[in-house]
Amino acid sequence: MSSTEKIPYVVTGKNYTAVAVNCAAKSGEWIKSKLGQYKSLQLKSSLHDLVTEVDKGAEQMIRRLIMTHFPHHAILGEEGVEPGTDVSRLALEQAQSEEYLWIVDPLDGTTNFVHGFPFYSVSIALAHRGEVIVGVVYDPMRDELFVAEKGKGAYVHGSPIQVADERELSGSLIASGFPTERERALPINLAGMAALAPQVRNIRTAGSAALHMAYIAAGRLTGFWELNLNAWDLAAGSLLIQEAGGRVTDTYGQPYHVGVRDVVASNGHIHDAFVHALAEVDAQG
Ligand code: 2AM
Ligand code: CA
Repeated sequence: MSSTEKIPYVVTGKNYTAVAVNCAAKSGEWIKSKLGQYKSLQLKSSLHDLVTEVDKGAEQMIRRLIMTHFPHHAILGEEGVEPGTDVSRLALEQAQSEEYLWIVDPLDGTTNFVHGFPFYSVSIALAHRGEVIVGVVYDPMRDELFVAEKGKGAYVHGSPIQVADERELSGSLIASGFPTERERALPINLAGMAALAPQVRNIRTAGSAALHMAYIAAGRLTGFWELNLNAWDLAAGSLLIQEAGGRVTDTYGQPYHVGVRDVVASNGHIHDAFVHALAEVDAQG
């Protein structure tokens, strides 16, 4: 090659993942240092939908880091979107056509963070033409970093993870979350709880959708469902679960895509029975 020819700069998936990991680790550490010390608590769409300056600061930190490495990429972050289902839907629709779109929840589990309940996470995904290709979920409290790359598996600190082996609902540990939207979504979710509780080993509602998803990938939970979530709650976790051998769909059993808001995720084995149990009581949203 002559010296006048330009050597092409090849950005590999590994670079994307390294940036996602770096962003999640750095912002997660900072969030942890602020536990119990946030100054401003604001309500978003309702009394149950919270945001602090820590959510906003963490998103700013992540945005700056991503823009440093990939200034031409688009970013959809929870704190960059006005609260409310319709606005979130629209923001995603507009962003989805981007070639590279980072989907970021700087603090998933803000209610826990505010109350000092140590279960929250940073969730960062990269979608290429709408398909999630990198997913990272970081739990700063346990210093657990869950990483997945499309086609390359799912890992926590370098060790491969896989979904749990339960074959029946009766032996399954299931997670869910009580929706912040109380008029429509909450009663539907409660119907699902009432139907599933007697059928499964137990139900957990620990307050971070992204971490619930990561726990399915790691085999610690068998399944999870929740209504009216946003792309940033689910995108990274969906890849973790798929790469760990599990399955993610909407509540009707249709395959996951970044627009899914009503989600069912599982180890795969119990998936059809799980969807069926929700359908039986009309709890699909
Ligand atoms: P957050 O902490 O980032 O807001 C708990 O059931 C889950 O619901 C959390 O992942 C939480 O994410 C999410 N959540 C909270 N408020 C929400 C809202 N208004 N719409 C959708 N998801 C929400
Ligand atoms: Ca959040």
